[in-house]
Amino acid sequence: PAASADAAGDDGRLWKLARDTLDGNWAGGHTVPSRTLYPHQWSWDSAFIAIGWARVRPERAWSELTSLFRAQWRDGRVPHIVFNPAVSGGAYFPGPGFWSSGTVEGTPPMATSGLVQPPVHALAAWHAYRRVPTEASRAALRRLYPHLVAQQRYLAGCRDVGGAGLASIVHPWESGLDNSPAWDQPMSAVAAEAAVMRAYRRRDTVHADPAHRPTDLDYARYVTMVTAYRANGYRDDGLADRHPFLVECPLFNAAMGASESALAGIAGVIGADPGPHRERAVAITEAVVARLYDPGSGTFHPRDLRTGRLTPARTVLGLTPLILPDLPARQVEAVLAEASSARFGLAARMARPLPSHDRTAGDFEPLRYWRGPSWTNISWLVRRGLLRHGHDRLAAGLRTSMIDLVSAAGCHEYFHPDTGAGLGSPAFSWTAALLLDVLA
Ligand code: 9YW
Repeated sequence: PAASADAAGDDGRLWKLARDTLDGNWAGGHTVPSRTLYPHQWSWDSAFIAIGWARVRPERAWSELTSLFRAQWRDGRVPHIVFNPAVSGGAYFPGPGFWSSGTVEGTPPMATSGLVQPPVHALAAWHAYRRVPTEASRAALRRLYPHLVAQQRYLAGCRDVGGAGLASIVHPWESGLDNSPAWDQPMSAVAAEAAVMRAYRRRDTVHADPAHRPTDLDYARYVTMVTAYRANGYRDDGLADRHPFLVECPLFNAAMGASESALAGIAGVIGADPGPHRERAVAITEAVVARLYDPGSGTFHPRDLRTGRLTPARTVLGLTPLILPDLPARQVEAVLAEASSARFGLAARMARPLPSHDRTAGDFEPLRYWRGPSWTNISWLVRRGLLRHGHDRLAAGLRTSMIDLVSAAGCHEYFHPDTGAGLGSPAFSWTAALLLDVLA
C-alpha cells in the first residue's frame, strides 16, 4: 500500500509537471513544441499535443488542430511548419524567407514551409474525441473532417510517386525522424556541398548541443533538397524524373493507413460514409506489407525509389506499422519479435527505454537525436499498436518506461537510451502531452 500511495503521489506530481509544461508552451491558438528550439507551430507535434490537451483543456485540443488546418494549402497538403508572424524570422532556420510560400499559388495567407510530416492528425482527432465525446467535440470533428480527407487525398494522390498506393516523402524532415540512420543510404545520393551551408546560419546548434543534433553535412543536404523542391514551386508532378530523394517510409504510410481507419470512425460519428475510408485503410495496409516488409529481416524498412530497394538499417520505424488495425497476424508477430529482441528491448518490465535505432548496430549513437535516443511520441505510437493487437502486458511495460523517464528527468525532448538522462529541450510539448494521455 505504501508503494502504491507513493506511485499515486508521483502521478499527481507528473500530471502537474506535464500540464504546466503544456501551459507554458501555449501560444494562444496553438502550442509551440519548445519555446527556445521550435518557436512556431509544427504539424505532427500539434497532433500529439492535441491528444494531451484533450485530457486537461479539450477546447485547446480542437483549437490546436483547427489552427494548423487553417494553414492547409489548396492542394490539401498540411505544411510541416506554420510560422508565427510575432516571432522573429531569424529565430529558426530555415525560416519563412527561406521557404517563401507566399510566392506559390494556392497557399494560405500565413507563411509556411512546403513540406509535410507524418499524417497522424486524423488519428489524433479521433483519439481526442473518444476522450471527450461531447457535442462541442463532435462539432469540431465535423469541421475538421473535410480538411483531414483533403490531407489524405493529397498524400495518396500527388505523393504516390511509386504508383503502388503509398505516399513518398521528398525530404527526411517529412519523416519526422530527421537524421535517422534509415536515411543514410538515400541521403548519400544527394549532392552536398559544404559551401551551401556557408550562406546560412543554423539556429538549432545555438540552443542545443551540436553533438546531439544532425551534422553540418546533413544540413547541407537538407537545404539542397528543399531548394530543388522549391525551384518547382513545391509541385509534385514529375518528381520521379527530377527529385534527388524519394522514399516510402513505413511510419509515414502506417500513419496514413491508421488515419483512414480513424476517419472511418469519425465519419460514423458525424453521419458521413465510413465505407470508403475502411476500404482505403485495407488497401494501404496491403501496400505497406507488400512494399515495405522484408521477410528476410522480419521487419519493415523504407523503400528508396531511386534504387528500387529497401534501405538496410533496422530502425524503430520498422516497428510502427503496428498501429495499422488491419496488419496481418504474421507481420504483427514479426514486429513483436523484432521489438522484443536485443535491438529494441521491449518487455513487460523494460530494463531500458525504447531506442530510436537498433542498439546492436555499429552506427547506434545514444546522444544524437534520432540515431539512438528514446522519444515519447514513438513509444506512444508503438504502445497504441500493442494495445490495438491485444498485447496488453507489453503495452504496460512500455507505459511504465515512458512514465519513469519523465519522472526521473522531466518533460525532455528525448532521452539517453541507456541512462534515461534528459536531452534536447527540457520543456517539450509532445512529451508532456503524451504523458498526460498515458497517465489518465
Ligand atoms: C528540426 C519539432 C520538430 C519535430 C521533428 C523533429 C524536429 C525540426 O523538431 O525537427 O529543426 O530539426 O525532428 O520530428 O516535429 O518538434
